[in-house]
Amino acid sequence: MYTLLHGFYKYMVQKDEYCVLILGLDNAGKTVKAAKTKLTKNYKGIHPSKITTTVGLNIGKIEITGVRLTFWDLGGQTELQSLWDKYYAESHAIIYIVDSNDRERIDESKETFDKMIANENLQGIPLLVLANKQDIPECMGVREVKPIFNKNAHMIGKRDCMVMPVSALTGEGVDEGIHWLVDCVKRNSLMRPPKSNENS
Ligand code: G3D
Repeated sequence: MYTLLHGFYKYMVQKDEYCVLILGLDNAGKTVKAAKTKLTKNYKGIHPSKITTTVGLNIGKIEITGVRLTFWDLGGQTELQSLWDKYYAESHAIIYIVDSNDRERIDESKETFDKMIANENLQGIPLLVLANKQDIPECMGVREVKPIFNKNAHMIGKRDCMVMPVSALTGEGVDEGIHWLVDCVKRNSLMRPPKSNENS
């Protein structure tokens, strides 16, 4: 009987857990994005005004539509980019943040993106490209950013890939992005199964 009840309890409380890497060049807005995601979801995160640019790894969790998302916010500085691929095999989705207000570094951002998607451990993994800082009037709109990141469509292949406009600062677009991502990781769960965790 205990085994039966324990099994039932586990079935009721366990949640599928998906790991999401937040990547992009330094200064793109990864840290603000991660904090804003937590705030939007009533997660008691750090307020964006209290945090500094990513220099290592920030981890946050949110629960949404019956699943748990764990965010790994890796640093974007060149020396830290070499660590990204250590996390690819464990990840279920990538959020790639682009600074839409930095025309000078857009090519560098695209090259870094191309290098990332060429990694075999990311094959089939959903990619959400966020054109961040849309609150700045003179920034590149999604119509400008999208063709740049869709240029190498053959490298993206059949995986889900979406370019969306957001402002990590105001939170605009963040919810839509997260919901899109959750649908994708669930759809992709046969190929990359979630971790099952008891809800504690
Ligand atoms: P990183 O973690 O990718 O390195 P941060 O980048 O999240 O630290 O953000 C870098 C700078 O961009 C910060 O400014 C941050 O406030 C700003 N930023 C991030 N997202 C947005 C956004 O959506 N809109 C605007 N206007 N600014 C944003 P500071 O001045 O603190 O360096």
